[in-house]
Amino acid sequence: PVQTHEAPLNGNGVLKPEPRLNDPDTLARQIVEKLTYSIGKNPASARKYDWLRATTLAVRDRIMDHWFESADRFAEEGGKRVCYLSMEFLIGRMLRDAINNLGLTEPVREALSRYGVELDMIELLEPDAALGNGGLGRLAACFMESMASTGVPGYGYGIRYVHGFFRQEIADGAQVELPETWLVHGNPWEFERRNASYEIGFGGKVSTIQEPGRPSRQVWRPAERVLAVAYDTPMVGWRGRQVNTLRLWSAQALDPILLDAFNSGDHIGALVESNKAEAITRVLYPADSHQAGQELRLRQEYFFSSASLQDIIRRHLEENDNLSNLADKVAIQLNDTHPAVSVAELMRLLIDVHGFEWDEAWKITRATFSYTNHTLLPEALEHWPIHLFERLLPRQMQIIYAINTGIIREAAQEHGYDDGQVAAISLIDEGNGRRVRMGQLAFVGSHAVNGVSALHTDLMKQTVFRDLHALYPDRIQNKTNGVTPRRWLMEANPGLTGLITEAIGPGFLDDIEKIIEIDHLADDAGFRERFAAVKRQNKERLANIIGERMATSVDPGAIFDIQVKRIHEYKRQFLNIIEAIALYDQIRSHPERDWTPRVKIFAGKAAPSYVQAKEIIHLANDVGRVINADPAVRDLLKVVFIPNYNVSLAEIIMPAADLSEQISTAGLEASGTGNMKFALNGALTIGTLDGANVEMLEHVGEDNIFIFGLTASEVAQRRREAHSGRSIIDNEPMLREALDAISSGLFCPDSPSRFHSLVSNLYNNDWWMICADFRAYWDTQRALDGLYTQQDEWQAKAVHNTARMGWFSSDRSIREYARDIWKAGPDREG
Ligand code: 4GP
Repeated sequence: PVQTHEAPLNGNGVLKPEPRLNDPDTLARQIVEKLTYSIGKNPASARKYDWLRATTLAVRDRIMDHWFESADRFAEEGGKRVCYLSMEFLIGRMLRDAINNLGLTEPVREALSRYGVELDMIELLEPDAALGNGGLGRLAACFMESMASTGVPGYGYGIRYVHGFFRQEIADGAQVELPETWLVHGNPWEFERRNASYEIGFGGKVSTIQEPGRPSRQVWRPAERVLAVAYDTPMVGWRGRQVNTLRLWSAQALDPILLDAFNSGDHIGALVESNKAEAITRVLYPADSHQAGQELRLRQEYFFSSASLQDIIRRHLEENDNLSNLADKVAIQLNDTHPAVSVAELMRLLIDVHGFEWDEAWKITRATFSYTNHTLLPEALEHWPIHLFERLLPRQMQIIYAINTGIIREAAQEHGYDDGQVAAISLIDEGNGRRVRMGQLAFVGSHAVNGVSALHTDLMKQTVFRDLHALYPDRIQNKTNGVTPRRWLMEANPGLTGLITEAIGPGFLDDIEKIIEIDHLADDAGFRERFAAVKRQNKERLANIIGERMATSVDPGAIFDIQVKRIHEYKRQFLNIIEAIALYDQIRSHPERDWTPRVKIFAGKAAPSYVQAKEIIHLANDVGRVINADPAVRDLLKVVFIPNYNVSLAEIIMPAADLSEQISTAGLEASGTGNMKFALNGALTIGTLDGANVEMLEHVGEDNIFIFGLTASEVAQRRREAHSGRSIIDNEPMLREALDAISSGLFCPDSPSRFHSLVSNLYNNDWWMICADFRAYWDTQRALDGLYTQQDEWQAKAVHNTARMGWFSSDRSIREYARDIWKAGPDREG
């Protein structure tokens, strides 16, 4: 007979499997079982990669028990779920994170050692899940981990790209992009769920159906349909207390092959449909804070939005009679505007499929959605040409027009908005060949809109969303970003974690804000010394990698001055390189001075179509080649660019920094999260008053962070005055000489004019305030040189940084979202 709900237990009465034990003996036995029966390899001949897979499968079994428990608990409690819709999840490797959070690191290490296999070695073979570009994608990954760690029933929804973020190589100093292939060996972390698949339509026509005695309704008949198939990956929370689900969609054709075409001899044409469908989830767009205006991108956005909403609705209807209480049971967070089309799609599903009236559908929609903005850069705010939108999503376009009409009426009639103000809030941009503004759509379709640092949130109110903010003054709120301390402290820096545990006990592992308890140890010489010794070891590890990968030797005794992030003009890697050139010049002119040795380290990728960003990479490499080979600077200055920055490399870099470069033009970096990872690991920050640096200053105190340069309002002021760099350059010999050196072709004798346009931009308008901030930056760097020679003082500041960064945990961010926006999770009221 079929077993019912009450009958499942195992006492050897089958149905439920024996729970897995976590001791090294059992683990060792089960790893070999996986190796033999799941991988089909003999332990004697198994390669390292086979051991990785076997270990992953054995660990995965242990996750399953927690996963089912979490799912059962959510179903039983019937609480509100949080669905985090994001086009990007930059997760990185998963094994170390999973075993750390399950408390299995030592048992697994021990189990493997019985076969002579080193855990640390096989972990390195796991490919990075690089389903994101940078900031907002990595934030989504930290948030998934923190939701599981803080007990929020969170579901991530995104895209299962076959090719993640491109692999970067440097050839003759220039970036080369190569395809990334994380799935070639299969992915042991994911489960295909064919039962959760949905049809997604594109194109076609909308017709009005008028039945006698009933209001007319719209019916969309798409011309094209593809299938979205779910793949689930477990997201393990700290101490395995909760395991959440990341559900990624893969596109497939409804018919894998057009058999008629094939049989009539058109063997290629027979596959056209399936290629077209699969193309939707083939590649991640390598665009960060930057518009990737392609039809395929809009298809991707709609594809994963619609699949996620259909899934959310299906689940809701399994547990509820109808959708009118959707917003009580589900909160949907839109991570940037990429899933903003969801606003129109949910309206369509509610009205066209589930028979709701407009007003009620709109109420449900607004109550369900909230939206996070991650950048104020105008070129990054998505807007789609109307003709494209209309062709691809005709029904959603109608709905957007209707939403717009309502908003404009409200603005004009109730608030007396004039034509200019109406144009500013309209969902349709009439100025640029008519476009749909996705930021406006996300804003009006949400009950809460947030920025990612206090400054960014204020600027949102004053700039991009000024008029919408005036119309809906309670909607914008701040949620300062955070990073997960499990990955970014415990796993990345076991040495420091061990030292802190020795000093204050393990309480900070469960509540990272307790890390403040080491603050007074900044005055303890013995502690400072051990703190410095950990840093030194981490620097040696990085120095080895630089030696191996780039055949450049760097001295771990030098200041490791590090800038790693996407390459962007506003992030001002260029300023950092110019300072390196000026320093090079000074060292050569004044060899007798007491220079503090410094290694400037860069890493990061440029969007393939972003010409200036690629030139900056080229310049960093060219400058490094010349400086590193010049015997005149001895070991006083090195410049290295490490290729292919990714999460795994970041895990090695963050703990190895003395100095963290957060030097964006003020007002442009929404928050930053690298700044937090560095400081948590004891780096001092040199930075502008931008993004979350402002709040870091408040937390670590002004003696422990090095702020320089123009403020956001000063930048805005200079831009209004049409500031140019020329007069500054004329009055600043060090800057002029550095720029002259670049222009002379000193660093690129093979192609002396290579960087002319980069330099002439500084003379002409200095849009990013590189000239304007150069002197302040230089002076601050020299002050840091001096400080580094006072190791006691430096290390005390480093300890204060680590101690005072607890607030920047993504656990804190998630608790704030849960409390203020989602009204979900363990601390919800009622
Ligand atoms: C990034 C922002 O540039 C960064 O300041 C912020 O920390 C991060 O989002 C997370 O909020 N933006 C993007 C993007 O990644 O594509 O706009």
